[in-house]
Amino acid sequence: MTGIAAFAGTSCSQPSGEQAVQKPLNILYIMTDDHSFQTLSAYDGRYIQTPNIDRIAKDGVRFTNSFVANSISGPSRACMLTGKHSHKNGFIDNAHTFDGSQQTFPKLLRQAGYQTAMIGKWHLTSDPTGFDYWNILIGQGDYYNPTFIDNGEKRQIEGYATNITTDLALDWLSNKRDKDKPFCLLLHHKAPHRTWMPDTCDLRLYDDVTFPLPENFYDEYAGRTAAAEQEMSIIKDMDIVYDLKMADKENEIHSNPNLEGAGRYIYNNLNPDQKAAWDAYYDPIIADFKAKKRTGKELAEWKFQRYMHDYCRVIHSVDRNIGRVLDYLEEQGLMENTLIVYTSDQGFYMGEHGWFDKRFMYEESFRTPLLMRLPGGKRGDIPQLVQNIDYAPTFLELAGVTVPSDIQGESLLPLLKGEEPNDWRDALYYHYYEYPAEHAVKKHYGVRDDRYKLIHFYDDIDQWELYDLQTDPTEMHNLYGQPGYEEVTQRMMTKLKELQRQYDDPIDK
Ligand code: SGN
Ligand code: CA
Repeated sequence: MTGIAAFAGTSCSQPSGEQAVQKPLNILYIMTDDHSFQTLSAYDGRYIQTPNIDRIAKDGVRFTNSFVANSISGPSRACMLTGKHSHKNGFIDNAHTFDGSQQTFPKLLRQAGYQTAMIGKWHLTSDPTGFDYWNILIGQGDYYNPTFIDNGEKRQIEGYATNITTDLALDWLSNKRDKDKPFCLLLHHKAPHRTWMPDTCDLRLYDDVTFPLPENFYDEYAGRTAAAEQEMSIIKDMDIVYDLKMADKENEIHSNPNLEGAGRYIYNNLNPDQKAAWDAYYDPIIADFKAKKRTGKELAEWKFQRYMHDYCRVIHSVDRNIGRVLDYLEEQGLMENTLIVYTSDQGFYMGEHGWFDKRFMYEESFRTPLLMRLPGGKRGDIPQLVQNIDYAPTFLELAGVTVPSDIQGESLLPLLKGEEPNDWRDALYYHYYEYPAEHAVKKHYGVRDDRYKLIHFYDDIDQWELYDLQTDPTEMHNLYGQPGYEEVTQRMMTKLKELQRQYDDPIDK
């Protein structure tokens, strides 16, 4: 089993001596789609509890400054697989097709003797490469009765996506892999992506909860043109029928013509049992919606509550299913030789700035949850600035594979072992490209250090924004061009240019 080294851990339960050194470490990489750190109780307990996901942090680490390189699904996944920024891996926006012939960490792990598998949301258009087994959703995938592509063959599976994805993962772990080899399993849930459809058994969860409205829910975007021009507002853009499930049987409720049909189609796709559960829950809510004829703030806050309830219910199902996987690892004695990772493809707005969705370099979507449990590794918080381009080199180093020099991320292994490198990066680079497109978020790039953030919105706009995250953590006050900020602006501008050169982003040329 050449090429595979193990991290000889230091915990009491870790086997010692030769046995520990020879034991290869498995990698279980769990990624959800659009899971905000605000709704993961290891980070933020204001809204809901996620006791199972928290189990990973409890015996492991919580990265408190974890970010993505480009806050949108396909690009984020491509950064993660390649360890490179979007302009290097070529998948700059969701309209692209991933070039699967390029170097990825699953390919390198496989060459080194790992069994590799990819299960769930893939979203890179081309077929997965570098996996012994893959079973993926088509595109975004459906919450109910989804069709999977099982190593090239389409197969519809009855049930709820989060449960099915977990079943497929447990089936691969128990029955399909070569147990003589270490494994690397990418378990990627489509949940909690729009339209946040809960499992029927979770429909009534949190019914008695009123979620607090973020302080900047009614943001008017003074000094922030790109923020003012987006189309991801709960008030303006969240659709009553599509997003909030008001597909009435009388066909009296009408919403955005581009979305209403899709909302009705989603409902019609449920099987009779699913429909019965859905109707029992939604019919009275639809009747109440019709009767009350809410407008203005009352309607805005009703929409916010419905959104939060559905989203949190979907997370509850993710949490329960991750519990199933952790229980399996425990039962099989795999906790002691498996690195467990939990993350999302990016963060998400839970009404901050009045929004849902992501894309912006503002904190809620630039950040992403990141929990890891390395047997014998550090426990507690890791505060260093880390990014999703760092995962590939981490897994490679862990497997004893030489990290190729064209990988742009940094291995997190020293941090996971509790080391405090004194030359860790002091700033992060970000670049988002998907415009013009759904949600109308302008192209932008920027830099963030441990206190300041400088963003440049470009293309059909030319606007700079500067934030002091210490005094303005919710990024409401654009300081760019304000007297007194010349020096910090200059410093951040220099850092930005430096990173664009370091990462070889052609925008710099
Ligand atoms: C879909 C959603 C958008 C979302 C993108 C990207 N619309 O197009 O709201 O921003 O995905 O999300 S929907 O009508 O299809 O639900 S991503 O996480 O996959 O990048
Ligand atoms: Ca996503």
